[in-house]
Amino acid sequence: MSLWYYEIFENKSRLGLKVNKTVFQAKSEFQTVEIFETDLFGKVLALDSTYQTSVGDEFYYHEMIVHPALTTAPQIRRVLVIGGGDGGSVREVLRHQEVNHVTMVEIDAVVVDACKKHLPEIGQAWSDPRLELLIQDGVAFIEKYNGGPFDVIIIDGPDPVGPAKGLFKYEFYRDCCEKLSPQGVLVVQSESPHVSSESFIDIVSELKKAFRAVHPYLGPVPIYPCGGWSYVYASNQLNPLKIIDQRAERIEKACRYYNRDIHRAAFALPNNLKRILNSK
Ligand code: SPD
Repeated sequence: MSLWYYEIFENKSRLGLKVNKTVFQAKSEFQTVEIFETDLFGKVLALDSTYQTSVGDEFYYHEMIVHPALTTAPQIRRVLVIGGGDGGSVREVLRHQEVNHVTMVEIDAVVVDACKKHLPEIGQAWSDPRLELLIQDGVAFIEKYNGGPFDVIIIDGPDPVGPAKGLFKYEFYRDCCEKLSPQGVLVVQSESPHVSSESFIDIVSELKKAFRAVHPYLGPVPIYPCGGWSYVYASNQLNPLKIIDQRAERIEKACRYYNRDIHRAAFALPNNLKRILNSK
């Protein structure tokens, strides 16, 4: 008999995956952490029964949460990643040779340890000397941070439920904005605009209170509810379509999804999303 794993999303949709075996299961201080092997996507990481990433489709998400910011910000020497315990986002950041230092702040050591051990295909950059990994709460980190400004901040968090809610609030975005260089950029994953449009709209409007220019963009993530996902590019000065060609050309050679055509297309919003954003 086959074993099936289901993510039920906001009690509105259900995505089932046939599971071949459980690779890891633990209850941390913060959440239930599971890694299992599936036919469709290979190994899958789930937190509190919510799919986070998989070996088979992670490149869609990690390339799109990272490269639009890193191919447009004038300086990318100092990068902060909040969340992203599987290591996929820092792997993509560290592909850029101009990056000198990445601070990654993840709340749950159990996630990091499990991913280091069981998902090495995703976290290929753990031993990069430019990476500083801190196990602590991202909201508290940014509130207290008094070091040099970051050029790019990537918020690779889970869904806005429970303790993660703070990662989607104006106060957090304001603190991030204060810790960015004037030509810096923040990118946040902003949920499914199709299944979860309320969350998407809320995230965009919280960001608008903190940043002068807020640009949502879209990309596929097959393992997430209904497969369509969104991100927001927020800055005070930058145009997300002003791609630094030399940098992007170098980086897209190593990518499976991201390239400059995809970059430009991702910022084109369909009318239904433009309308719901404009009506708020
Ligand atoms: N619905 C799940 C959204 C999770 C977004 N973050 C995933 C982390 C992958 N590095």
